[in-house]
Amino acid sequence: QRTGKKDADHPVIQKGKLQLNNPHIQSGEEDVLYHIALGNKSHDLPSLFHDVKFVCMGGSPNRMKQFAEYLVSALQVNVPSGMGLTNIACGSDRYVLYKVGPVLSVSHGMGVPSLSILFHEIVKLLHHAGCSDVTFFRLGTSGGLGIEPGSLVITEQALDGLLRPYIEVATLGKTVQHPSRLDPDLAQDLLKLAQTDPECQGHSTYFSKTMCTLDFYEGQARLDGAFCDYQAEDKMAFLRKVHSSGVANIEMESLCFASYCHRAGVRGAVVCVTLLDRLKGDQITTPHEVLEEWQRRPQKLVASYIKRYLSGK
Ligand code: R2B
Ligand code: URA
Repeated sequence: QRTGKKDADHPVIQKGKLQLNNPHIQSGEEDVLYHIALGNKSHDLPSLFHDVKFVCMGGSPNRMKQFAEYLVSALQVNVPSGMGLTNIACGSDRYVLYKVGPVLSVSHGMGVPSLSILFHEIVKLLHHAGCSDVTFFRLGTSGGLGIEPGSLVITEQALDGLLRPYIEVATLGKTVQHPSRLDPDLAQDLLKLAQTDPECQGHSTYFSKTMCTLDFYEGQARLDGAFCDYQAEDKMAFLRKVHSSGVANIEMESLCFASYCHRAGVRGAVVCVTLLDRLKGDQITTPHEVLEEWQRRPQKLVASYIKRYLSGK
């Protein structure tokens, strides 16, 4: 059942139990979620996951473990004593997956292909588990454009490296375009929270477009890769053009995340911290401890949102 506004920018959000938009997956048949080492026959997915309401994704396994630990105290969830948090996907070394109450904290690796695989398997997991009304977040890092490093950017729209608002996937020998649409209401709620929540003060938060590239070096107009066939002026002209199109940050997964949230009919938001200002340089030279603190900023905002949602505020 799909309901909701149908204008060009609003995603259509599924109500009730998450249905798959794939007639080939039949509920009685075995479905192996290979990269997270789970399956609908090998595991009792409904009893393990039926209560999940939030999926939080981020690139690094360590950061998503830290986020899970942070959620234990932020949401005051009881973890059986002596057990600690368990990586539920430990049967595979591709991704990590933690469950803290109604929240999944899961790593997606770097780049669109890695996030794409994980996203398919998480949506199937939620479907097999009988979950309903699940909201997805990507908590990431990025390069900023013309904003103070350490700022947060909530993505208004994800664009590709040619500034197009859709992802192109080569499917059966043809290019298929999937539009990237994030939930504008969810983004506005996050923005309001960032401006008012005491946990989220001390840095700026922007609501802007995000450019998603297929590469960290040439894809993001860097001069410091192993190869480079353009000049510093070409780089700056391109970055200024991107900036003047309303883009505040550059990263490598938002486009796939946004278009797959839309295809799955789930609410989604992307919150990234910026690690440097790309109009001023290419290399990330900020000390490790400072970067660690900055990377906790998206986590604090999303944890605050979840906490408020669960307390009914
Ligand atoms: C941000 O950081 C990673 C590259 O360093 C990539 O996963 C991204 O989107
Ligand atoms: N991640 C990116 O993709 N780009 C940056 O510049 C920093 C983090």
